[in-house]
Amino acid sequence: MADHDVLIIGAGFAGLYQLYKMRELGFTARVVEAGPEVGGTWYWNRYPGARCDIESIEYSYSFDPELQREWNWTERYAAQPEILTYIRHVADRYDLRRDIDFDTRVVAMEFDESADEWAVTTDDGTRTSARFVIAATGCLSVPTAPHFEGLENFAGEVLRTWEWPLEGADLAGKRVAVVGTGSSGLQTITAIAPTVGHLTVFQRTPPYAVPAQNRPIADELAAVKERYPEFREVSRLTRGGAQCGEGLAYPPFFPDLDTDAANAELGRRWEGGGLCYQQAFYDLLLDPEANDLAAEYVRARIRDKVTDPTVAEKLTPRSYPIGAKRMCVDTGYYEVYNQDNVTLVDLTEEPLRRITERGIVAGDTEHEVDVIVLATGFDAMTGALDAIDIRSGERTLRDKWADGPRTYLGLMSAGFPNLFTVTGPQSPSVLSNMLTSIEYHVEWISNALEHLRSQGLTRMEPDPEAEDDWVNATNDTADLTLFPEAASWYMGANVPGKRRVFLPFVGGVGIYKQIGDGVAIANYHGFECA
Ligand code: NA7
Repeated sequence: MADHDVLIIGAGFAGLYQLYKMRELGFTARVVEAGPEVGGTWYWNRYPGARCDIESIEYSYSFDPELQREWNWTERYAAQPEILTYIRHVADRYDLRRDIDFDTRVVAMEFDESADEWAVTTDDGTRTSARFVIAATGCLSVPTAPHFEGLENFAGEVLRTWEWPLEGADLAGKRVAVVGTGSSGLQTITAIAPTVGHLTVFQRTPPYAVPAQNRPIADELAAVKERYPEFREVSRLTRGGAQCGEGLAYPPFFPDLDTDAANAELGRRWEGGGLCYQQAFYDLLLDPEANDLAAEYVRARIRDKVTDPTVAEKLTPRSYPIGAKRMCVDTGYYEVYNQDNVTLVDLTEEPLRRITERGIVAGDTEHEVDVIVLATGFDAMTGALDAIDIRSGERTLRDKWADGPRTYLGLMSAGFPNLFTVTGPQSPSVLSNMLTSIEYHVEWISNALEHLRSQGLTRMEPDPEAEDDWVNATNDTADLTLFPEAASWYMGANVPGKRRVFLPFVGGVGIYKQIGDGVAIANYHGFECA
């Protein structure tokens, strides 16, 4: 008899809801969390300016009508402290902490064929067993932490956005370098620019950033609360798991618009703010011409905002389609480069050679700084699972996924029974509002476990053929899009040696839900249950 019915790895948004559901259904469940606190991503990524790029009205749990009625978000895009406060509130409200082991990391797990259960080892050497393991390990939870020659010799302070000091960092008046211009770098840069002495930004690839148009949302939230359950239903059927203010309406098809109408639509989206810019045209990530126009619109805005044309050009993305790498949502990012105390170093012209005691050498120039901030990104979607030695029979999951992840519905992998992943690779995951996708997966998995229990079954895994079909379908649909044209973390391209495969399911949240619901209704079609 296993120690627990279910062991959940991670106490972020996914793990907490999974624990709640398990209790509700009467399963015994334990959560193992590497950090000292709940929150996952939102616990670790506490750098200055950290903020969600999905609207708070949508980036929140929907499972409890009272919770969503009572909680009041203050801003359209919530800042990290507010999100962490919310997650802590949820943990307390449902008394979840008593089933969580904090400061504990799962390092290995092995499936016991004779008992249909997992033996799980944690970093304190403890072994525990569970019939099912649910990996709620997050999609951006393992930093890539690239090697910079000489970093260990740097005499100043090195800060990392993904593990910012709990007590904060006093950067006022200091000479600060930021390496990396994805969302983390861009938010950090914008937040610290007003107070640092000098800021030097080391940029390898410029992002496309659209304005957040962040604002207080009391009235908007009150209006949505009048019809929150229906509102959530609609979000679950959309492509991205969020509505962009337009419900289920399709964006216009690019060929149906003349140039003026297309530009007007881009302008409307730009003024609206946020990632919904990508929804300007239904085919923005399918049709290169549509994409070019949307990209050119952003390029023109960069030229408008940045006074020095040479700097503006360096900040202008040209090497990949807009949206094919995760776009950034900004609040005054480009304007930072109009400050006298800000220097932009384009690493494509002046490669980062090494770090010295005094600073960073790029090209032939040594940039002397007091603090280096690394904002260099994550081993996305597979990193956290790769970090655990997951074994079943003769195989490890790491080996099985060496040429790219192989899953059925992004939920399970053949040969690794009773192991579920929440928002795993080959599900909509990072292409969607994570909260919509997390809730769907948690509920799907919970229903599956209930189904097994009601049938007196103890084991579930994908049929290898169903898995092959799903892998092919996810790869083929991704290949129809412009996504593979960018060297992005969606493709695993930011991790040396990682196989370049498009990781999420590109078909959208609504379609994915129809497939997932259909599979469950058809008696878990494509899964072998025993
Ligand atoms: P990202 O988006 O992966 O950004 C990482 C940035 O760091 C990006 O600009 C990288 O350039 C740069 N980078 C990575 N390695 C290096 C090296 N070795 N030298 C110089 N520059 C480097 O991670 P974030 O943490 O900003 O955001 C992750 C997600 O969190 C984000 O998309 C939101 O969903 C929230 P590159 O583009 O690879 O040339």
